[in-house]
Amino acid sequence: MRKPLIAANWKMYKTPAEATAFIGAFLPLVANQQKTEIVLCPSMTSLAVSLEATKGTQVHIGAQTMDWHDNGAYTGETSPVMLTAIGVTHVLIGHSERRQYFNETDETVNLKLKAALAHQLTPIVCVGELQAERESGRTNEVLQRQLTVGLKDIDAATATPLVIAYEPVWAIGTGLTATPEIADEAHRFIRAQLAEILSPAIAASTRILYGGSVKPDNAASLCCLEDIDGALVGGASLDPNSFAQIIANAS
Ligand code: G2H
Repeated sequence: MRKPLIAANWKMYKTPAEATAFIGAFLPLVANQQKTEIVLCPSMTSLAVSLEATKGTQVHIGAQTMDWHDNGAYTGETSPVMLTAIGVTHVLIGHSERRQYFNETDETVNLKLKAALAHQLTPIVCVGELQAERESGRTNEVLQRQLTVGLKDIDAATATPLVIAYEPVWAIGTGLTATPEIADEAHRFIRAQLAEILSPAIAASTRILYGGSVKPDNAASLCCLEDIDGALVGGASLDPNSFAQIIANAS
């Protein structure tokens, strides 16, 4: 059984005060929600207050990125050691905005994934094709490359916390959403790749989330499909009522 996971990616929004206010409003809305694993991914400056505000609840806190070194002269970076030291449990890896604006590659995704697993952080590895890649029929080829390189040399014995997020880049923040059929096809392909790269057992137990303009009114149709195990939500996760409604509709 795969427990559904719904994660909020707040991107570069919310000050610590705004994060605290969100959590104050959000927690009562999901107080009875036990079926779904809920993760909030604030910016680095709001991690500490978010951990404090969610202490003792079922809501987990994740980082939006991290470096793969434990420490060192890497100005501006945050390490897995630092994240786990304050209680962060999840981390997004290779989000398309990181790939597009910060030169992240399948190779750095692989380094970050290994570091996350070594430090018992639950990695949410993002993959997905560009619009031009879909239009030229290369979607599966792109997903296969991102997974083969991104998951290279991962020890299957340590890979069980792995979560994949399929985020077609053309659907991110655009208001365009993959149809359930498009998403379902990609998720089945990703699961088949995981079976080849890791093992059939790990493929069967790995959660694969959908991301890209998920909203309260499309959450149910996307999240009820057999190979879709939850969602990674950007814009619609910034409002507590909207994010709670997505969780309710997807459950
Ligand atoms: C994709 C998604 C969250 P949005 O980036 O990861 O954002 O829901 O705004 O498309």
